[in-house]
Amino acid sequence: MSSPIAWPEGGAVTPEWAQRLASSLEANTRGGDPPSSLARVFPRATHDALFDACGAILESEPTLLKLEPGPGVRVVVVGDTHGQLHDALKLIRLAGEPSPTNWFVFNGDFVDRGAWGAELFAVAMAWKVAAPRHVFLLRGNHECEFCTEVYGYKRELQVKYGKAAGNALWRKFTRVGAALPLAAQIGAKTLVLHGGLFRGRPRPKNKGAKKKLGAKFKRLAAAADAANADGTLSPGTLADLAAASKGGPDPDGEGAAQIAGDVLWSDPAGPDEGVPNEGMIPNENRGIGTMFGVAATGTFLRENGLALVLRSHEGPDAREDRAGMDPMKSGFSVDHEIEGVGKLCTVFSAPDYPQFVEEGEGRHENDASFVVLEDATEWAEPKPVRFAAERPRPRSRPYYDVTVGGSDEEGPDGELARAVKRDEDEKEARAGGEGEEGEEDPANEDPANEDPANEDPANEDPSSGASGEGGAPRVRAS
Ligand SMILES: [Mn+2]
Repeated sequence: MSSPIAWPEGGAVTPEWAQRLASSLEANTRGGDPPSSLARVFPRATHDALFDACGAILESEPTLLKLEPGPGVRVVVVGDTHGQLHDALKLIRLAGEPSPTNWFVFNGDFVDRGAWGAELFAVAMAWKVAAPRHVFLLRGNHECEFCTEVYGYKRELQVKYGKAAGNALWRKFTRVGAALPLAAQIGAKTLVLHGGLFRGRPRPKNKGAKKKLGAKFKRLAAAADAANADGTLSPGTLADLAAASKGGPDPDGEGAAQIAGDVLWSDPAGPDEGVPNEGMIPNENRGIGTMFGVAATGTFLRENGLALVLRSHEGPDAREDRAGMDPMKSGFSVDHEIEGVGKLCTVFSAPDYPQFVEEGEGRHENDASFVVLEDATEWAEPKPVRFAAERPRPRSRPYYDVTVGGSDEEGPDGELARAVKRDEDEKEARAGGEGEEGEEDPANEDPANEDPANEDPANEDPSSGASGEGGAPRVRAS
């Protein structure tokens, strides 16, 4: 049993401290203790201090990071990791730890779905604080209030720390999430962001018209939601992105959070998906963000002098019903390629994802990848490195209802969001008006808090082999 991890004297977080944190957290998941043992190993005060230190650094960073790695520096780009701690630590072992010549850009979706989002995001924050100029954390669509209430991270904190402390930690998380930059430009030619292209303001056809209309044009343009005459949208520019808000605690894609909503939720379209070739359209699959065709990617690359857009956001579940799109079994795909201009690629870093599948559904058994960008190719030619899931994965239970949404098909304004809100409101009403900072023991209401040792072995899917986790955890309605 290891001793609790203390915040370093004077807040001097070093790479050694980050390494020790990672190995202690990993060891704790393998010790057979219940999830609530995290509060002893990684005390709330240390977790709080890490959120505060990391948040202060992120708040000083702009919406669009401009990274200039020097000669000989390579950049590792990590896609979605979703609480799969053991896989993420394997990735860092394979890629080599962050250093002045081995930079990391984590492209969001650290938490939710997987059982160790608290541990995984803590390790990422520790590396950020230890090496702020060589490690960069970008925002994913899950780093917000809405997703973490639906897909498990909030409940995970409540189970591991108790309800009151868990809620307080979650509040800190939402502030850190809102401070995460939306994108990183690496060198001149590469842009890394979580979801995809974002709409800009409609641009006037000729400069004379703009001069005459002035402020009135700007108002009209805003009211038109950047729609072109044919109803499609036009991609925005790097200048639009640099000037945009990071989106606040819960980017809903409206008003000042429009660009954030698009960056975090958008998807590239395949050639057979009915997206007008030149344009972008609202993303009906997800209810937020855009879908954009290959020609829109070409326009965006040309107008911004880029050769590569590297995004994440889609794993094998999101690609199940996507005509003509790579099924993401390797963790990397080239989605749009424009001869002589450049390409848009997806990197996804959670193997054997999602960790918990609905009863009766098969596992994807996907590999994952991270991407290496090198000085010799101006960081614009992605080298994917493929890896399999770390085995064995400790047994755990999900912290969310795995029957909601096969992939993140819904954003914060959909029917799902309304249902969750209703559910929360009813719970609060039943609790006699007691707010979420209440002290009741979550063990009384939370199936995720059961000691895994008491798990009924009949629930386990023997086909999941050495994972020991059970391929199909029983879903319980609350
Ligand atoms: Mn995502």
